[in-house]
Amino acid sequence: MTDPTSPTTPDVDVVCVGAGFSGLYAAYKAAEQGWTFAGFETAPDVGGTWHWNTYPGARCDVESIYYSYSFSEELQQEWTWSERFAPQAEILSYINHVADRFDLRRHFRFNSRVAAARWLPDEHLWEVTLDSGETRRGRYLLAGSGGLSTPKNFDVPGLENFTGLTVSTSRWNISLDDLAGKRVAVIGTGSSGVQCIPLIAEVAEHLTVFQRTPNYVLPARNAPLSADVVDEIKSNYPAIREECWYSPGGIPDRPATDRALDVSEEERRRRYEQAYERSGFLGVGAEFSDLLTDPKANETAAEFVREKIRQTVEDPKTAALLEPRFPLGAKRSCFGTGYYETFNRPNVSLVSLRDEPITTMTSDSIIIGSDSYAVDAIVLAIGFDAFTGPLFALNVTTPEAGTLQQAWADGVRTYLGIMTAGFPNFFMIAGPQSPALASNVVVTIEQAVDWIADLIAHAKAKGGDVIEPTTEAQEDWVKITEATVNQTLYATTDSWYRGSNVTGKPTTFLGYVGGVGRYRRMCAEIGRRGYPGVRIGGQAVAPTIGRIDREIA
Ligand code: NA7
Repeated sequence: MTDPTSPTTPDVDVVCVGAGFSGLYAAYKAAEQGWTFAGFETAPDVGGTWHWNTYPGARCDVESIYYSYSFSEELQQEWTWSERFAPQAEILSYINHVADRFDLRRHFRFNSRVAAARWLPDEHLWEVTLDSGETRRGRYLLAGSGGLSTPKNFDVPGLENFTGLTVSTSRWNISLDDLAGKRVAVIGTGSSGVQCIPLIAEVAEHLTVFQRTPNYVLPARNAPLSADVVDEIKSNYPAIREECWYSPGGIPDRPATDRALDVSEEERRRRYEQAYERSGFLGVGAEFSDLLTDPKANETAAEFVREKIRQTVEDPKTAALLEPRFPLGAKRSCFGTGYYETFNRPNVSLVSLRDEPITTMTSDSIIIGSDSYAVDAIVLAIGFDAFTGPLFALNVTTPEAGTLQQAWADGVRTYLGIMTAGFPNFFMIAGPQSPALASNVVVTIEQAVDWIADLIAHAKAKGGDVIEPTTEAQEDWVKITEATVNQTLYATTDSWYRGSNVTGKPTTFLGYVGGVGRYRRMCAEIGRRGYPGVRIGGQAVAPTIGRIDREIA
């Protein structure tokens, strides 16, 4: 594709950051299109988040048959998932299998971090600088760096004083046996904490869980997939995938149509019980259409889960501390196995940080006010600097817009969560303001990569090698994402969804919550109309996307 005689010839067509689900599919797609591709990955191998998050109990909260690629029928037929929610090691084996099966590893350089990327406006190229100092130039820069890949800073006071074992769930580098017989503290009770706490409790002499905000933990109901179920899935994959693509959350979740407050209390309870048995993303929080929009409706579901907590946890004081007080689903619910039951063990205690945070630490203790908790090991399960963390780490710069940090100083601004004005030829796979955050991210990854490839092919056919959204179209998308989230209870609750878990981060909602199906139809329509709102070789097609959004509603 490249012209070797031109002074603006790139080393490769596509430079991509990351060899997780995004980067691997981007490499596959580029090869399919006949584009040269250079991928760079900090880790020594493929896997992305599944390479790093190896803590005990790590699993995806989306069922494995959906949290997998759909682009190859052969792949889906030859791979067999063992469980409803396969463990991290199995997900990583799957990613390795995909890399081998499609010979994708050759497109990547491992142990290579992209330290900076700068747009060269005269050459129409991106130049990336690796941590080794080496540079590579590509026409297009793809960020497949993931949404939950930059661990949050260790903002726990006094951690530097602690001389015992410290480990983070997102960079797990010990074995569970290393915690055996020890007094262990786990700080953080999001999905990572919820998954590892029951397993650490089984080996620790004593486990103290330090909880700032209790979350809703619904039973995962994980189980092996029987041969019959696997056969049925394999004979129905095309239909299953189609259902996922046009669903709200990227799983076969047909939206509920009736409202919680329109049925009797008895009927509600019956439905919640059924959903609680089913669990997963199709569980209690998805049972009625108004649970994420009407606080009163939500309270019926939230209280149902709180009641389950009170029924499970024997000590009433501990149960009360575990009861969440924000609307169910307003931040991502956790799916656990034996989580609440763990607090009935004699070797487990719960310390709430709700009223008083950790004051400091000494060499062997966590201090809260006048209380001291002696521990041998601290497990940090404190989460991620979601979406913007990994993107800012790339130090992406253009002469026109400066850094991405500067462009987004007051909050994220994107076109479809894929591009951002002032950064030509820069594409984010499942980026902020895409549906990635509140859905099955693999669906969004495949759709984004396909859409980006179609756009690049379209631009090439038109003879334009610079692609950039207009500010006007970008503002349309920001307004659409804001209007969509403001109709829901997501806007009411602090979490990584809104950037509020990281001190100093502007609070903007980091996703589009109108559903992956609607988003997909919108993106397809934009493509059909010649990419309105995108400047290709300096020319933009009107109208911008606000009108399309209204038309497809
Ligand atoms: P989360 O969901 O962000 O959870 C992090 C937890 O750590 C949460 O309970 C936080 O409390 C707590 N936290 C964070 N910082 C501190 C400090 N300084 N002191 C005490 N407690 C703290 O991250 P996860 O890794 O569990 O899960 C992330 C996503 O991965 C998850 O949603 C799934 O999509 C997969 P807070 O709620 O901020 O009060």
